[in-house]
Amino acid sequence: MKKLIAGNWKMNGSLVANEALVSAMLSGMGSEEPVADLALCVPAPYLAQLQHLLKGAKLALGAQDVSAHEQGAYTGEVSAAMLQDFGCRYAIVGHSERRQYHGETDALVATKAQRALAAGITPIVCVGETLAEREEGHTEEVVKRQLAAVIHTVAHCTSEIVVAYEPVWAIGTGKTASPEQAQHVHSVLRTQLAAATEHPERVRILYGGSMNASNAASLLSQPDIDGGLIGGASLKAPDFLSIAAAA
Ligand code: 3PY
Repeated sequence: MKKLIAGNWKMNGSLVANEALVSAMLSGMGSEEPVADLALCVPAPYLAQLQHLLKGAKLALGAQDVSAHEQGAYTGEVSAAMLQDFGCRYAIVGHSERRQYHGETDALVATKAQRALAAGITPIVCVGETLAEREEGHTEEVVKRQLAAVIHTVAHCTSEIVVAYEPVWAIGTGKTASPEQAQHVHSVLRTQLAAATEHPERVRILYGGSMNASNAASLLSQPDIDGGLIGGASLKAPDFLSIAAAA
């Protein structure tokens, strides 16, 4: 299975900046087949622009969230069908910034994953512990609970999901889990997936949380790290491409 390197632009970008960034990425990629699957998860208002810029490119489009509702009176929400209209292949669900600042629960994240799957979009389900939870020795229990909620809801099609382990203490802090710390949690998640699905080998488990051009190779060489969800480094073409090349 190819590794997946997915950029998470978060709330960054502008029409002008996006065009420059994507064109630098595409020219840096050249015409060779990338060693990894690549994707960019961009803010919703830029999906149309990115759909146009990425036409024919070996760089898939993704969203950073999806509504748990199908359609209707949900002001400000973006449905899975809308993401599908713009050619989204992936949607991040349950990023810790959404759990933290928007009160998203495990159950809500699971419903979002289900909505994405129903529209043919692969959810990138984020799990991860806070610093306090790690220090209290609760890391495994927390990530297993977060993943269990999603597996429970999408049991019959677990093979279509991507999981991203993002320790909250490593997000936007410049701190990264060591390759050994990350590998340990990935192997716990892999074991959990193996017990709950027929094809656990088809579920990619990405590491996220300050992955950058200098630490990517050592993280990506771990046996259970199948790619990365890249924050800040996905806003710089050379950094994103060097992570992709390390995959
Ligand atoms: C980070 O790298 O900080 C992320 O949150 C990626 O999603």
